[in-house]
Amino acid sequence: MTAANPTITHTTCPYCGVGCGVRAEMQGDAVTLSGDPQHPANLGRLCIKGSRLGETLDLSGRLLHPVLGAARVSWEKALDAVADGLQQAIREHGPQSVAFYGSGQLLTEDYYVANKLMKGFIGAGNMDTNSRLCMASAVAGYKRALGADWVPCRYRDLEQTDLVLLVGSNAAWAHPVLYQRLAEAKRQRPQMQVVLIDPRATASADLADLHLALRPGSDIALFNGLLHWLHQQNALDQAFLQQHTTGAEAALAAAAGWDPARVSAETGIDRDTLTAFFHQVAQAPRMMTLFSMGINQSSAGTDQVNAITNLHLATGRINTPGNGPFSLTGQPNAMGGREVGGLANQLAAHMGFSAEEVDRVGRFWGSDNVTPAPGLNATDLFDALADGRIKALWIMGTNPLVSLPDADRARQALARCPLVIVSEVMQETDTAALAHIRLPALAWGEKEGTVTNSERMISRQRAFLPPPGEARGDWWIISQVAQRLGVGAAFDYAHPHQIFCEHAALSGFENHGQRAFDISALATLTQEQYQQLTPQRWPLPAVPRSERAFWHPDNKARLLAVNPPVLPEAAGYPLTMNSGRIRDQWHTMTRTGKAAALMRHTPEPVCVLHPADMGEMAEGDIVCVTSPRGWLLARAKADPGQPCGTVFVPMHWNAQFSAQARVNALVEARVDPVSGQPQSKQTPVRVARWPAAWQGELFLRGTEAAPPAVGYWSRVTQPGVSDFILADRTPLAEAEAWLQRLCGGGLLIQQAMMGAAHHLLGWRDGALQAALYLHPQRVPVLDREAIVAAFTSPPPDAAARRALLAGRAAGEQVARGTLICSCFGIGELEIQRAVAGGCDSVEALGTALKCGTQCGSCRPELKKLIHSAAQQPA
Ligand SMILES: Nc1nc2c(c(=O)[nH]1)N[C@H]1C(S)=C(S)[C@@H](COP(=O)(O)OP(=O)(O)OC[C@H]3O[C@@H](n4cnc5c(=O)[nH]c(N)nc54)[C@H](O)[C@@H]3O)O[C@H]1N2
Ligand SMILES: Nc1nc2c(c(=O)[nH]1)N[C@H]1C(S)=C(S)[C@@H](COP(=O)(O)OP(=O)(O)OC[C@H]3O[C@@H](n4cnc5c(=O)[nH]c(N)nc54)[C@H](O)[C@@H]3O)O[C@H]1N2
Ligand code: SF4
Ligand SMILES: [Mo]
Repeated sequence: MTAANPTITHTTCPYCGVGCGVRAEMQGDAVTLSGDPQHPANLGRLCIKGSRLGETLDLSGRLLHPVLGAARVSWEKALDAVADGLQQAIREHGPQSVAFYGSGQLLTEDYYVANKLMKGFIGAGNMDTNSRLCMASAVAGYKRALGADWVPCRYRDLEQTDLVLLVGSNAAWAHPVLYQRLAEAKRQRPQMQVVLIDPRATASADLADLHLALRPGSDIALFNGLLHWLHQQNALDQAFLQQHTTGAEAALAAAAGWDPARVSAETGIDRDTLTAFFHQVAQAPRMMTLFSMGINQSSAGTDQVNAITNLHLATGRINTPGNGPFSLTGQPNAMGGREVGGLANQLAAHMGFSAEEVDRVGRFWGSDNVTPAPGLNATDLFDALADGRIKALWIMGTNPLVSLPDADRARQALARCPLVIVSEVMQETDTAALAHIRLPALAWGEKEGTVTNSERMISRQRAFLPPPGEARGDWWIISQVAQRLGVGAAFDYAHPHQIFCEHAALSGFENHGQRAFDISALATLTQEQYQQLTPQRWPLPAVPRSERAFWHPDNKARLLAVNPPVLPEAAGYPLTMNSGRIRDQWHTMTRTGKAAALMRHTPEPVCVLHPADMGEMAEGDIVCVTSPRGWLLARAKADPGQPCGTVFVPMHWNAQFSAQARVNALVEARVDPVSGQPQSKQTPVRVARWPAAWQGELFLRGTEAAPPAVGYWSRVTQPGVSDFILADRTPLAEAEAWLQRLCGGGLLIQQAMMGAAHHLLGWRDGALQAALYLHPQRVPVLDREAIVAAFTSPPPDAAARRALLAGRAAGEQVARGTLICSCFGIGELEIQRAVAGGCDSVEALGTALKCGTQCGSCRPELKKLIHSAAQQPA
C-alpha cells in the first residue's frame, strides 16, 4: 500500500490580530502545521503559540454534545430549549430582556448571523462583544478623528517608516510575528528609530532605541506636551491642518498648558530625555504609532487614541506610506466583528442607528423589526443582569467571568439570570459552570469562515479536521434557533459562503462611497471561489470609487481636545496593578493551557514587583494581592523593569488552573465614557506575603485529578500526569498519609528527608502513581520533564530512583530551570551556564544551544540574561 498524498489546507491562526497564514498538512490522521509562506501577513513565520497549535488539537476536555442542565440532550431538544427560553423572555418582558455576548474569536459569518438575529429580528440592540474590553476605544477614537472605523496603515508601512512609537503595546509577546518583522526592518535600516512608551521595561524594550517609562495613565500628558512643543517649534504641517482637518485650535489650546516641565512632572520622564524624544519626532520624515491595550484599556482610552491621531494629523503623517496611527488589533477577528456591527452601538456594516440606516438595513434584511437604538454594552449588560432586567443571555466564544472587570460581581449577576446559554468548545470554563444550556461549537481547524486582521486583510479559516462529536459551527447553531423563532426564511443558510456573500452585499448596499467598509466586489463569489479565496484587503467595492482620505461629511479629519484621566486611588492600597499578557498563554487558557510546552515559560500566576517594593516579601513567596474589590494569590517575582509603585499580574489564570488567581476579581468596572471600555490596566492594590507553612509540588498519574484542598494550588499541564504546585497556611503533618488518601491508599512509599524538605514517591505494582516534593519554602527547581517521564518509563536502577526522588533526571546533576526557549526546550539555568561559559551574544547562545533560532520570541529574554550576567561581579 502506498501512502496517499498529503492534503494541504491553507488557513489562518486562531490567536492574535496579526492574522498569520497557517499551512495544515494532513497525512492520514497526522497533522503537520507550519507557517504559510504565501500569506502576506507572515510570509511563512509563526510565533511560539502558532507553532505549538498542533499540541492543542486533541479532543480532551472538549464539549462534544449539547447539555441541558447536567444532562446530555439531542440538538433538537437543546435548540428547542434555547428558542423557547428566548421566546418566553421576549413574550413576558419584551425584546430588551434578551442579550447576546459574542467574541472577536467568532468568524465573520458567525458574527454576522448573531448580529442579524438580535438587531434585525429580535429587535433589540443587545448584541455586544468582548471587543468592548479590547478595541472599543480604538474604534471610537478612529471614528471621532477619521469619521469611520478605518485603520489607515498596513504592515508593509513598517519597511518604509523612519520612526516607530510603540505605545502601550508589548508586541514582542502579543504580536510576535509583526514584532519580528519590525526587528527585521530595523536590521535592514538601522537608522529607523523605535521608541517604546510603556511604564514597564517589557520584552519589547529590546528593540527600542529609547524607552519612555512613563507613569501609568500619563500618555495624554506626553502627547499633549509633544503637540504643544511641535507647535512652538513651528514643526506642524499647517498646510495639511488647513486643508484636511478641523479642531486643531481646540486641540492645541488643550495642549497649551503642557510645557516640558509639567509633562516631565506628570510622566516622570526627565527633561533631557523628553526633549531628545521631541526632537526625534520633529526630525523624522515618516512616523508610525503602533498602539494597543496600554492605550485602549483606560477610563480615557478614546481620548488617548485621539491624542495619538492628533499628533499624526498635526504633522500630516497619515495616509501615506510609512505614516499613520496603527491600532494593533488583539483577537483574530476583532476587525471582522467591527465590520459586521458586533458592538452594541453599531447596527451593521459600518452603519449606526439613524432612521435612514435602520430603514436601509431593514429593507436589506427583509425585516420591519430592526432595533432603532443601540443596546447594552458589556459592562452595562452585566449591570442589567445584576438588577434583573436581562432574563436570557447567550454567550458565544468568550469567558466573561474571567475577562470582565469586577468578575466576582459579574459571577453573582450571571447566577441571577434565569436563562444562560453558552456556546463553547470546552466542557468546563468558569463561565460555562453557570450555564443552563451548553451548546458544542466547532473549534479552530474544524470551522469554516473568514477573519480580518489588523491591516484589514480578510482571510479564510478553513477546516482540515472532521467535526468531532456533535459539535456544529456557531453560524449553524444561531440559524437553527432563528428557524425556531419563526424567522427562518432570513436564516436559511446551508454554508458560510452564503452568509459571507450576504454580508458583502450589505456592505455595498446603497453605499455610494459613503461608508468606508465596502466589500461588495466579493458578494457574487461562487462557493468554489469562496473556498479558494486568497487574502484580500478591504475596501473591495463592486463599483469603483475614488478613495477618500477621511470619512466625515466634510471630508476632513478632526483633532480633539484631550486631557489625561484621573487614576483611581484608594486609601490603604498604595500600589497600581497593571494586567496583561504573557508570552505563551492566550487569554483564559482554554487552548494554550492544553500544551505542556506553552506552560513551561510561566507555569503559575505571578505578581511582578520592583525589588524596592518587596518589603518583607522575598522572590518566590506566595503573595496575596488585594484591591477594594477582591484578592488573588500569585508567586512573587522581582524585576527591576517593573516601575516602583506598580505591579503586573497576567490576565490568564482562572478557576480551571489556579485556586484564586482571576485578576479581574480585583479590577473595578470603571469605563471610558465614550467607548465603554473598562480600565483594565490601573487598579489600586496592596500586596503582602501569604504566610505559607509549606510549599510543594505534586504529580499524580492521569490528567483528570482534582486539585487537592489546600489554600494555594496551580495546575501545570503535563502529558499523562496531573502536576500541581501547592502551598498552604496550615502545616501538613502527615505527608505520607495525605498522599495515600489522595491516591486511594495502597501505595508503596519511598521517601527521603533532606533537611526540612520531604520528598515522597508512591508506587503501585512497580508503576509510579504519585510524586510529592515538600519544602518549608519554595520548592527548588525540579526537572518536571524527568519526573513526568518516570510515570511512563520507571527508573531502571537505584541511582535513577534516587535521582527521581531528588527531583532530577538520572545522571543530570543540574536542572534546566524555567523554560526560556520553547521551540528547543532550553531553560534559564542552562542558558546561564552557557553565558558563564563564554556565550556573550544571542547569536553565540544560538550556536551553542539553538535557543532563539526558530521563532525568535525568546531573543529579548536571552539578551536580558546575558546583560544581567555581565552586571554581576565576577
Ligand atoms: N501571548 C499573547 N498574545 C496575545 C494575546 C494573549 O492573550 N497572549 N491576546 C491578544 C489580544 S486579544 C490583545 S488585545 C493583544 C494585546 O496586546 P498588548 O496590548 O500588547 O498586551 P498587554 O499585555 O495587554 O498590554 C500592553 C502593555 O500596555 C502597558 N501599559 C499599561 N498601562 C499603560 C499606560 O498607562 N500607558 C502605556 N503607554 N502603556 C501601558 C503594559 O505595561 C503592557 O506592557 O494581544 C493579543 N496577543
Ligand atoms: N484585567 C484584564 N482583563 C482583560 C484584559 C486585560 O488585559 N486585563 N484584556 C481584555 C481583552 S483585550 C480581551 S480580548 C478579553 C479576552 O477574554 P475572553 O474572550 O473571555 O477570553 P478567551 O479565553 O479568549 O475566551 C474565549 C472562549 O471561547 C471559547 N471558544 C474558542 N473558540 C470558539 C468557537 O469557535 N466558538 C465558540 N462558541 N467558542 C469558542 C474558548 O474555549 C473560551 O472559553 O479579555 C479582556 N480582559
Ligand atoms: S503572531 Fe499571532 S497570528 Fe501570528 S502565529 Fe503568533 S499568535 Fe498566530
Ligand atoms: Mo483583546
